[in-house]
Amino acid sequence: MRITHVALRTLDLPLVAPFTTSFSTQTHRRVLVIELHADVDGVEVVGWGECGALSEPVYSEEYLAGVIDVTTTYLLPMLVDAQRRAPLTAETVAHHLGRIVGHRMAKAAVEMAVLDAQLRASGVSFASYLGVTRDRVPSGVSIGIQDSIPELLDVVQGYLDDGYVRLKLKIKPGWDLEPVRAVREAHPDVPLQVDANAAYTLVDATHLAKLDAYDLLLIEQPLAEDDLRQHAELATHMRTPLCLDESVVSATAAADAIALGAAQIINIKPSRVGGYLEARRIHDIASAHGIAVWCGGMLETGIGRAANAALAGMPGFTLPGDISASDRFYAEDITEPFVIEDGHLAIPREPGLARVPHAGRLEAATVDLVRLDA
Ligand code: NPG
Repeated sequence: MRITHVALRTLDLPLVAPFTTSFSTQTHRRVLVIELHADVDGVEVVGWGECGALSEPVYSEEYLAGVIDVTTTYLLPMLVDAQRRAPLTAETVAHHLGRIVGHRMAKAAVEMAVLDAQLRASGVSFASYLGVTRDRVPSGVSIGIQDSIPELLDVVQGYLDDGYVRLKLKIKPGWDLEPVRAVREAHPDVPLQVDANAAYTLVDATHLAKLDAYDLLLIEQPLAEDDLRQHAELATHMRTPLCLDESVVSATAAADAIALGAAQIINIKPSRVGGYLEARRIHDIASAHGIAVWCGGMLETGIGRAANAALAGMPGFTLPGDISASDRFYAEDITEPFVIEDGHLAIPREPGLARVPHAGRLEAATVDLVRLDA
């Protein structure tokens, strides 16, 4: 394929309720969507990409304005240069962008748009491309930090009524043992896990080990992104399985974490690791080591949610992911919404990896637009 022009759209989408983690409270999702126009054998195809970066560098070092800058200044010009020598394929994007250090979320969004265009042009769904045979994936929900335990229990009940099959509670120092105990007492059998988003240090090991009493599926990323050795040490102090999110930024990081004993489970977020192709490599490495994986989320619109649902259909994804229905976050998604049915989301089978946004809703949500010609 040959890229002809690209629109980088910043969307502003109100969330149905504020989402509080140890690092921020989000009331809106500002998200970059890439609309990539390409020529494939004389036919114009549009590919869609969505970027996981938040507007501030609080989850990882990437942030929206930085993503737009690196994408327009470096990533897209590098692909345009590469396609002068040979037609572009999704599988070569990471190679062409390899000279740029880091910026994985930006690279992931670009690769996603190219892969979407490529799959659409060949009439292949992302699920078929990955060899996925399942037709649906179990749906878990991530529950933000609430103002009080009664409010938390109300929110939990609402999600259980919706049919979610697994709960993830966000925790931080001062909001950990009490909320977990309250939810476990109210729902003795519900599959339950916690996510600290790097809010603790190894000094908290004895405190965190008290979570062992609540029969959790896992504790996710208790310590800082760079603390691989400390995570391995913490794992020896707790029975609750240790899962990494922020620390696993690549297949190499996944291999290191497994070798060190720092991860018994891995949360795979395609945006965090530089794209869906690297996400598949991490799945393969983890499976070869008997390490379970599950698919994380970055409050995706229907564009990214579609791709995540297909990825999560791969056989190593043996735990329910943060793949909720669209209405978990958005009163109106920019695509046809994903709905939860019997605790599951259907894996899309249409060509492409993204679900195509509705033109009117996309336009209405766009607050900034940068156009680039190849
Ligand atoms: O379902 O998309 C979703 C959200 C899942 O909790 C979720 N994401 O750290 O995993 C995380 C977390 C997150 C929240 C990430 C807010 C970034 C911002």
